[in-house]
Amino acid sequence: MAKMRVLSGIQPTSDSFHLGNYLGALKQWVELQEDHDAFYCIVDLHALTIETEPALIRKRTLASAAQLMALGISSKKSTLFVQSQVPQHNQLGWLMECMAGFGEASRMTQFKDKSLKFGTDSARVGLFTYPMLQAADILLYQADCVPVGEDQRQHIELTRDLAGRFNSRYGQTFTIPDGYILKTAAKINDLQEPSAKMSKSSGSESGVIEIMDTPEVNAKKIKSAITDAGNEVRFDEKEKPGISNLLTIHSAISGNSISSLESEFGDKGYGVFKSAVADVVVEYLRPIRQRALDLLEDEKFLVDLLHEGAAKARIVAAHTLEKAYKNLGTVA
Ligand code: ATP
Ligand code: LTN
Repeated sequence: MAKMRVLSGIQPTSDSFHLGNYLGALKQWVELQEDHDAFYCIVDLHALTIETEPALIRKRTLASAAQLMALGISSKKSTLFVQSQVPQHNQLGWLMECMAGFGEASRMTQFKDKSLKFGTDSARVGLFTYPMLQAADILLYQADCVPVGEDQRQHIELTRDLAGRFNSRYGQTFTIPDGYILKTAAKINDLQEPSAKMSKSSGSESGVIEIMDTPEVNAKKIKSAITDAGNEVRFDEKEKPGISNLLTIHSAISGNSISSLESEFGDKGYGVFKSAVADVVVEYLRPIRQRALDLLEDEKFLVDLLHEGAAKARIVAAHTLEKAYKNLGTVA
């Protein structure tokens, strides 16, 4: 039987991915490539929705590829590619913009949050049309499954709606994808601001655990994480958002259940618990960071690998786009 298809994307908006990206999404990317036909995309066109410099976008795209490989994405098991090298994304993106209503696009919370942050007047039009490009990313590959963090749930719903609408108006064209969103760890919060998600482009300086930070810096950030009143280590997102976030992080990395961590650390105090979280995270990330640094030494290898990925992606993408145009009735 043919393998199920998985597709996901990540923006090259920073020199380093963070622990939220890893636990919320990338860890699942690595697991799913074992028994799925996997397409993973560095979505550089999405990253242009905020201010970018040419040198940075290049550097961060290569850094993203190196980190994905260091985390375990294998070019033998997955097709890893850069979005701007597959022009069909923009082409299908336009068709999706023509399927979406202005009202439904206006309800996307990521647009609302980010445009508020940058000021509605200076927010780019691309930030508004971003979810339709994301829908195209997914639908081009006829993906069955899209591993993402909780913040992307609404975009996946929109993708499903647009695909369904297109299929019912123009005939069966796209697979309707399912989101693959974990129950736990789908939202890792900022260590200094535990009510906000850990984020590459808008996180606090010391609240984001970066994969490429040194072990010393990351240990210090975890040990200085904001904690809550009291001293009992207990999972309670309302009363103890800081400690709950740290419990989620420890559990996702160590594999120990939250309740076993509560029994182990419950009455030991916050300091002891934070040191234990720091140890688990730092030792886990240490070899990953080193592998990424080693891979970044050979830029040509990374560029060639991404070209190979894009060549494979273009074949699938061109096939779907052709089918979409044909069903729409354009003259071939
Ligand atoms: P930006 O700040 O530039 O918007 P980001 O840090 O939110 O970036 P993305 O590139 O938008 O990261 O997302 C990559 C993947 O990581 C997505 O699947 C997203 O849902 C997931 N993700 C991002 N932040 C978190 C988080 N704090 N917790 C869990 N998953 C997350
Ligand atoms: N919007 C996503 C990134 C993204 C994506 C995708 C995720 C762009 N295209 C396709 C899954 C599938 C984000 O901001 N995290």
